[in-house]
Amino acid sequence: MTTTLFDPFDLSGLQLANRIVMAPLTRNRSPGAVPQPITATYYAQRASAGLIITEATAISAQGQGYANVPGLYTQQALDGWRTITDIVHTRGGKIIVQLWHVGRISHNSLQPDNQPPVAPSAIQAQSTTYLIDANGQGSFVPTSLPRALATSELPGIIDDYRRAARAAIEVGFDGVEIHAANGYLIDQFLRLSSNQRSDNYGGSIENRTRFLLAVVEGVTEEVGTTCPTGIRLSPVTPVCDVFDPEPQPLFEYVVRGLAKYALSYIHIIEGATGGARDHQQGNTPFDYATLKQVYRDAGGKAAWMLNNNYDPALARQAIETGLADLISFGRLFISNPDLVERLRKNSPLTTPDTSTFYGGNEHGYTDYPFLDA
Ligand code: 8OZ
Repeated sequence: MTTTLFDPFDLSGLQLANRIVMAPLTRNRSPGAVPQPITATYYAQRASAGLIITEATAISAQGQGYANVPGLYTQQALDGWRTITDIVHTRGGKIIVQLWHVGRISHNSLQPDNQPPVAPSAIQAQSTTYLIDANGQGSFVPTSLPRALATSELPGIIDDYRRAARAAIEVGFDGVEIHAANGYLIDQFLRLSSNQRSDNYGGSIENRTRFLLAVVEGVTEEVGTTCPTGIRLSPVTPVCDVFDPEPQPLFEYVVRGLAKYALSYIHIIEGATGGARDHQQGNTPFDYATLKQVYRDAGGKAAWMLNNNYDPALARQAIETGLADLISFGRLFISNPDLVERLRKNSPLTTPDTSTFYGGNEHGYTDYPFLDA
């Protein structure tokens, strides 16, 4: 029997109704880092996904990099999330929170005491972040020049990940995903363009991977034996101005390291996030099949989740051929709350309106149509 997108999946004991995952999607509708009632409606509408991975959620005030993204570091924010995990569970869904520290992709005005953001090295990203002014007007602005983290500060950041993971489970999340993709703090440590440190966390591939593995160790120790912990990687994405000339050996080293930990899934963004699936960094195309094989050969047991611009046909193929255990859809879940039903029935899909992705209100958030409205 061929496995299909609609078959259930056992994610380390968490029973998913199907293999269709809602990818993490930043929506900038959580003023003061507190998720609001409309966000509960938004996730509840999408609870038929086999698994929801929330939008990236800051583990600490220092980990904040955009206006109105949610956090896990205040009681108000945690209370907001409790409402959301409850309603998703009531609808029969499963929901995991994505743990986020932006590193240098931030702005002084978003940081505690208007300090510079922190990063592996004091190298400014050629990138932008999103601010909202006193009148509620949003705009993209250049990210600030970061300061380099002292080696002695790193254990404190690992503690922030641990605390956020524990708090997340306490408010009812079914698990956590470590955001190690898209040029944020962990990815900044991995890549040569953003990491020019001379301590044990910079230089060789082994050293650049050390911070990632320390986060994985901390989070899996904290919650990994009771709840699924996943990790998201983007081996060749250029977003947020990260680059590495040799991504293949770097990410093969990463997954060999990951094989030692109690992870439930590895979530891979193929190509440029939200863009070309065949995007390349360095001289050769990235070999994703080999990456998976290296992980399996190292003893890694986690489920394999693939992402980026999957259409229904490509997703079906990836599941049916065993290339992936799970497929995550981003933009299609923004505009199709009942994506699972639409895929099952081969129904037309609504095209998302990019102008309402970041910030705003219900429009473009909770007002996309259902098939049987
Ligand atoms: C879009 C806008 C802001 C943040 C990511 C968390 O790329 C993000 C993000 C995406 O992972």
